[in-house]
Amino acid sequence: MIWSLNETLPREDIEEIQLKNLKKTVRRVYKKIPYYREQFKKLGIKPKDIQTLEDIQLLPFTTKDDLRKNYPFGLFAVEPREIVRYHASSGTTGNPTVVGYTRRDLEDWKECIARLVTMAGVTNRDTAHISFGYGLFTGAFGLHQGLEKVGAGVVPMSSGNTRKQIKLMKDFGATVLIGTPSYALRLAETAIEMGLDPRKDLSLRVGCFGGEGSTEAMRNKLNEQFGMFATENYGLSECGGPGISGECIALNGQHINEDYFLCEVIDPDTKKVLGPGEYGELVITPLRKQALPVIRYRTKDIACIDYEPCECGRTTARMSKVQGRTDDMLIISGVNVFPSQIEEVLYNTEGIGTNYLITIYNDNYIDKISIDVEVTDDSVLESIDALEELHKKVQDNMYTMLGIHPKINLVEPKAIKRTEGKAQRVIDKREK
Ligand code: DLL
Repeated sequence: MIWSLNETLPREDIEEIQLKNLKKTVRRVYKKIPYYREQFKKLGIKPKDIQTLEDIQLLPFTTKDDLRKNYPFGLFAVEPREIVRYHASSGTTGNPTVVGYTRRDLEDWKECIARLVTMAGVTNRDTAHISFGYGLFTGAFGLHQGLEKVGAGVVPMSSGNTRKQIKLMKDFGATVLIGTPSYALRLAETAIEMGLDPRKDLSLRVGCFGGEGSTEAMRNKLNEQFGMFATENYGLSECGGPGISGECIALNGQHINEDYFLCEVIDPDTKKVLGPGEYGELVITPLRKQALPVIRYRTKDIACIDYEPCECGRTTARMSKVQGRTDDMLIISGVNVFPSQIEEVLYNTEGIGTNYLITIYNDNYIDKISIDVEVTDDSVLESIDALEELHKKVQDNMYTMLGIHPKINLVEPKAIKRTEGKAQRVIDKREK
């Protein structure tokens, strides 16, 4: 099912809506936000200079740092009394980035999420178990309100208390699981520890996962373990949270809600806009935001965009899976590698579990990585031959697929600390 006719418009019509809303947004930030007025002045541009969609390239970029410098409300375009909701992203250092929503922003958010869950196959007959943490993080509230709009029964479980999550999913007959893909895998693992068969004892049929990247190998594991159809969706707090894009059942990339978000892909070094199918940094301009209308937000997420209509009937452009971030690329002995690529290799190596931890360290001025990985069967650890064989298999796969020779530490099942929200997969021990 397709939630909105706007998802099926001819490209000219989508672009007409985008241009109209882009012009409005540009006028709005110029009038209401001194920071942007200053930036426009520095570049010698006025809102009237934006006459075509390509003219967006005249506009300044916005970064997380700009939001931090204007903490907490410096980039808001409305009076505090018009804000009805706040969220914030969990900055590990310094100020978090704060986002605000007006009443209409919340309505738009619901609409965007309703489209995404519908395209994943969720209907008003479903019961959706939300295992994202409720709080400042946008994931739980975002999905919650859109699922209600579709008419699904929402279980606002939140994160933590993993065994109870399994019990409630079982007792309530949850058919849809919402959360991070890494936590979903932990839920499967815990269900098995509790003596359940997640395929038979739970009724999950659809997964809507997001908030962190996942590989195809991870999707296969989720499908296999729960007997579900796992989909992924994408978003970020600074542009309003989840709701920017999501996968339909054709799994052809994530459909962008293009009437709400204008996405570009740029070369992160030259800042030149790249064409369809070219990987680069995703830059997003929300087109209808009242409270926090950021312009050309640099996400640091690496993806590409495909504008061909999809077999599902939607005409909206599709973004690829996020391949990594411009800031998480590891350079190991001159080889560029993303943690997601390491994950893909691990998940495709038989005998290796779903949990791993990459440590980057410095050895004699050279960056090196070591990877702790859990074996699925701890009897391997008792036989030197079996251990060596598995060790060699992981090493060989890493070299054949990625051209790297990381140090591999095989550890027993469940030895690596689990997280309940976004997984922490990389520890950087290099001296700064
Ligand atoms: O993670 C919003 C969200 C919540 C999206 C729930 C989807 C579902 P932040 O905490 O601000 O917001 O983190 C945003 O998370 O820039 C990406 O690096 C990463 N991210 C989010 N979804 C995906 C995804 C939410 N599907 C940052 N694939 C983004 C890859 C993702 N990375």
